[in-house]
Amino acid sequence: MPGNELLEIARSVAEEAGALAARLRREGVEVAATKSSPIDIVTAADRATEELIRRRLAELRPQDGFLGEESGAGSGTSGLTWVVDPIDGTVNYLYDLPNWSVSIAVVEGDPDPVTWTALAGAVHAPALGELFTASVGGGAYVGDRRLHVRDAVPLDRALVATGFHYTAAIRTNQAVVAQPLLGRVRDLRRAGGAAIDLAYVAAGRIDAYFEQGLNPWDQAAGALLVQEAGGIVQGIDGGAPTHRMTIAGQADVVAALRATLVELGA
Ligand code: 2AM
Ligand code: CA
Repeated sequence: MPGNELLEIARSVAEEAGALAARLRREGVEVAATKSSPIDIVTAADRATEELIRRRLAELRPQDGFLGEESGAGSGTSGLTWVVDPIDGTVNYLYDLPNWSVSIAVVEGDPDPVTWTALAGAVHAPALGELFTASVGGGAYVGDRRLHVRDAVPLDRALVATGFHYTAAIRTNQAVVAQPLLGRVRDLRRAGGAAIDLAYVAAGRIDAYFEQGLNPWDQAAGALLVQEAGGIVQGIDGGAPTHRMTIAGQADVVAALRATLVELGA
């Protein structure tokens, strides 16, 4: 079945890429360059891992397009695009904190979260020893265990994860929203990797997650995990998630969180 073939490719390439990134991590990591700000970093391992993923996908799916954080876009002829973050949570990777992952998804349509349909995805977190997978209509899993988002809770009982932008001025505004939000939720968590935060929503380990400024590769696989675990992923206006805002969780919790974020000016 084509859906399963795509899932198997996402899983096996994420497994191989995660093993490479984990080996490079053990050999030692330095910052290779900075991007949007001095704390937005890339390491040689980000680049080497994306090269491996791009090469494998070109071998296995030569007709498909590619969109990766480090090497950009390449068009295909099949209408499918592989959306890849070789290392999501790069700052954790640099510091040898375990919350980093390889995120690989295949989407149909333009590689834009507003319009695409994600078909399959994998989030591999080697330092956590976990591989999350999902395919459209086929459910979300960690290993062979089926995932479900948590049941609805009032917002003041919800454990909510978020992340902060690499740009100082934007982070300062995020703090202005986080301050009153802390009084309206059970607590906030900030683990430093969007793909794992989304996988944890799918796994029912947190009630909800929101973040501003995500790129397509940060959320492609993770959003499919949430959807296939029975949750929803929205933008600030209740439509599809955009660069401006991504909110994920059980539907009622997302509705309450979204209304609160709007009220607080997020
Ligand atoms: P990265 O590790 O691949 O850079 C941090 O909160 C999470 O958001 C990480 O998953 C990080 O991805 C992602 N992210 C994407 N764009 C970001 C940005 N402009 N600023 C901060 N984090 C960003
Ligand atoms: Ca990355």
